[in-house]
Amino acid sequence: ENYIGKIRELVLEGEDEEIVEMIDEAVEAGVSPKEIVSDALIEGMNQVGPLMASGELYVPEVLLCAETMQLGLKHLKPQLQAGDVTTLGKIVIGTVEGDLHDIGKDLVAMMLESSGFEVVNIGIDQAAENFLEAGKDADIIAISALLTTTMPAMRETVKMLKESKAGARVIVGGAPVSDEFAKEIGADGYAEDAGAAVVFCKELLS
Ligand code: B1M
Repeated sequence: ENYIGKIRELVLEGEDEEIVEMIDEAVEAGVSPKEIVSDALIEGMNQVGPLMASGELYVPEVLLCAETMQLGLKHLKPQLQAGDVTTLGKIVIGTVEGDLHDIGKDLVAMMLESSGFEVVNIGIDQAAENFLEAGKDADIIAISALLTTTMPAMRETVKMLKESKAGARVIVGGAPVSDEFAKEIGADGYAEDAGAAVVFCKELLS
């Protein structure tokens, strides 16, 4: 039976109630946990990003896909061996100082994690120093802002990160943020939504 295809389908459909059982069946039938993670769980989420970008999947559906994928990953973790899952890179993500919105940022974090990045989510209302401290050994620092009133803090944070000469690339996002604004404040890029963030981070590190 094609267990890999079935599990991938469950991720795409956000069927969180069936995923654990299907994974157990697959393992029992001899499919390796490593293969399930890379070819079914991560590959499933890889297909979610573009579907979100093209408007075929909406936020609540994407959240379910990510939850389903993470449930599967958590279930398989004890069975994975060191080196089974290689990370695509380390990303530190947070919401800028003065801004308490975290739903979109958490969605971006979940999508990145589900796609194979190591993600450190430092939370909301984070001062520039906190991004710098947490991002010391990161490949990418991702900053979210949902308010026009916190865009100046985003500008300051990017400026500080760039002046500090930290090695990480800096990307920004959130409803009031645009590609143009990202360029203006000296960020390395902008992602419109969680799916685009995954695609863009992969590009940046390739
Ligand atoms: Co607030 N709020 N809010 N709010 N809130 C907005 C943002 C607002 C547009 C509503 C409105 O007036 N129409 C408005 C901002 C206006 C503006 O500045 N232009 C606003 C306001 C004014 C406020 C307060 C000032 C209200 C008040 O107290 N008077 C206040 C500010 C508090 C503060 O932050 N200091 C406030 C408070 C709140 C709540 C606490 C009640 C709550 C937040 C709860 C939480 O996050 N835990 C809240 C909410 C829920 C919203 C709305 C309704 C929804 C935001 C959301 O979660 N969207 C919002 C109106 C709206 O957007 N319809 C609104 C869903 C989410 C999945 O989308 O966050 O855009 P989004 O994330 C997307 C993309 O933007 C992108 O990817 C995500 C997924 O695809 N993205 C990134 C986001 N971060 C990224 C980072 C990246 C890349 C992509 O990294 C590079």
